[in-house]
Amino acid sequence: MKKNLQREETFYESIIRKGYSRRDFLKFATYMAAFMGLENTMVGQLVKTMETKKRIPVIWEHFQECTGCSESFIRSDHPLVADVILDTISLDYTDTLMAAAGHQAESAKQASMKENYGKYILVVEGAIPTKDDGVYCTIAGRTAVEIIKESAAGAAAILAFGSCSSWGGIQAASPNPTGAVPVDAIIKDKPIIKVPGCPPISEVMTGVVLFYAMFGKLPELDDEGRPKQFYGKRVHDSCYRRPYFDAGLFAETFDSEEAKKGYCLYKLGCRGPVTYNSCGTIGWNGGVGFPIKSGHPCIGCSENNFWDNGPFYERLENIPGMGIEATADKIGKIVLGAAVGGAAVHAVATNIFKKKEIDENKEMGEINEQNLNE
Ligand code: FSX
Ligand code: SF4
Ligand code: F3S
Repeated sequence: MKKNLQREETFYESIIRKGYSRRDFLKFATYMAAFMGLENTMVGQLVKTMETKKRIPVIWEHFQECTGCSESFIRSDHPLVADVILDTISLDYTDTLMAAAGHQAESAKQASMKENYGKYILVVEGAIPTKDDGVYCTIAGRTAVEIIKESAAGAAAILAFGSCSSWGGIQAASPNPTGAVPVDAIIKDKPIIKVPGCPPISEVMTGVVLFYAMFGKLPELDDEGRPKQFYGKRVHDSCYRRPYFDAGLFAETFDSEEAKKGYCLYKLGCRGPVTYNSCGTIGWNGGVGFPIKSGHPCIGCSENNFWDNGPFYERLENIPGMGIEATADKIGKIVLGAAVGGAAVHAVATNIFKKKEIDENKEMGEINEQNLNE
């Protein structure tokens, strides 16, 4: 009963009930608008929608996965991000995070799916094994194939969180012993938004849920079914090491002086040039870092089939798209000229200054250029 009353609340009422101030709410709306790829002029509309729109039920299924997606999600730096999903958006079923377990949890899910038939968002984490009648993933005695078909039937839209539900992930890597497939191999008649990454970035997951909850429609998707506002750019395009790439300065080994200096990781197998994700702009842990910032090359975790796209740690043979955006300066002009989120503009503008500094140092003979084709 209490739960139903809460579901009648608007997003705003729910946020205030949790003890946040209107100022917190407005700050959150501005923060999320930037990440949702909305222009500044849309913040007012987002605020109004959050003040008037009722909560939206979410059923969250877990199949073959490591639960890293949920882990990433609940570790968002912004307290309201977790609250928006865990409370404001009514998370009616997620066997990982809900208090109930066993039959109690399953019957709560059935009740919610019935009550909200045609209206709920279905979030799917993990791949679905199809080999040997799907026996390799069963929950409460039923296979993942049966469960996904049932929960997708009443869903308004499906969000595939993580590379496993988007592409199959590590379970589907060769030789794919369980016949693991992504959600869209099984469900063909529902809108599906892919939010890949192993795991995806918390703010990206929240941004996608909020976009759908607020505007009742899918965000603009790329050819692979990923929201363009978060997957429209290569990691390479906003990587803070990009000026070193452009200057031909590379780390050759992990324990080299060049690696310590933060040179580009391209020769250590970085897949940033062929990987579309928001790591260089939104980043992880409140924007503090991402793999490359920790000294590890990007392994392309948001791309289809990335486990089999290896071997990792070997230099990419060619880089599609190079020549179009050959230098940080050129990208700067493209990005600054377009209406993009502040974080991306900031990353590129910083790179332009850094590139200038590197060029000056090179002129003074303080650093030596290495050839990209060495
Ligand atoms: Fe997959 Fe998510 Fe990688 Fe793990 O649940 S995308 S294995 S981080 O966690 O599905
Ligand atoms: Fe960054 Fe990798 Fe591109 Fe180098 S190759 S600039 S480390 S994304
Ligand atoms: Fe994944 Fe590459 Fe980002 S490995 S987390 S897409 S830097």
